[in-house]
Amino acid sequence: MVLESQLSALQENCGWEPFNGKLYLFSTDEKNWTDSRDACVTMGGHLVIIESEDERIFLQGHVNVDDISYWIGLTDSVEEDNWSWVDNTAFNSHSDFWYDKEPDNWIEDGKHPEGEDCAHMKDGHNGRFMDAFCFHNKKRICESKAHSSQCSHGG
Ligand SMILES: [Ca+2]
Ligand SMILES: [Ca+2]
Ligand SMILES: [Ca+2]
Repeated sequence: MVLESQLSALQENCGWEPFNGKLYLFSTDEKNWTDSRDACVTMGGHLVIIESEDERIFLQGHVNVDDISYWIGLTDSVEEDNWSWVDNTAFNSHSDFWYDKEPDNWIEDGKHPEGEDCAHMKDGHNGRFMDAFCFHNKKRICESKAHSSQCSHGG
């Protein structure tokens, strides 16, 4: 039956949303960037890696909620201003993915001289990226290939 198969597909996805052959999970809980990265891996995925304008626009549609902010899988913590994705691929295209004058590696008047090394998407910024302090707790977007293990890992 169509309905039964639709229901079972939904249950298999466990809240992961399909788009262009991948699955995406928008968390409700908040963690720092490192713990967010690890949480996505535990669930069989990774912090989202945004390779195309289509993918960015799909995510933008989920970020249009007041005060919502999601970590994405982009960091320059290894080398300042050398941004790379969690799969170690370089972020060398789509510089227009950044919002306005971001990334600005803000140091909060010297309080945090290490600067901002982790990227997030926040409402009210046209789905563009900003750098932020990695120790801040935010929601996260995980991405995964479609497979059936999403439910079995504490999702
Ligand atoms: Ca992706
Ligand atoms: Ca930085
Ligand atoms: Ca910033």
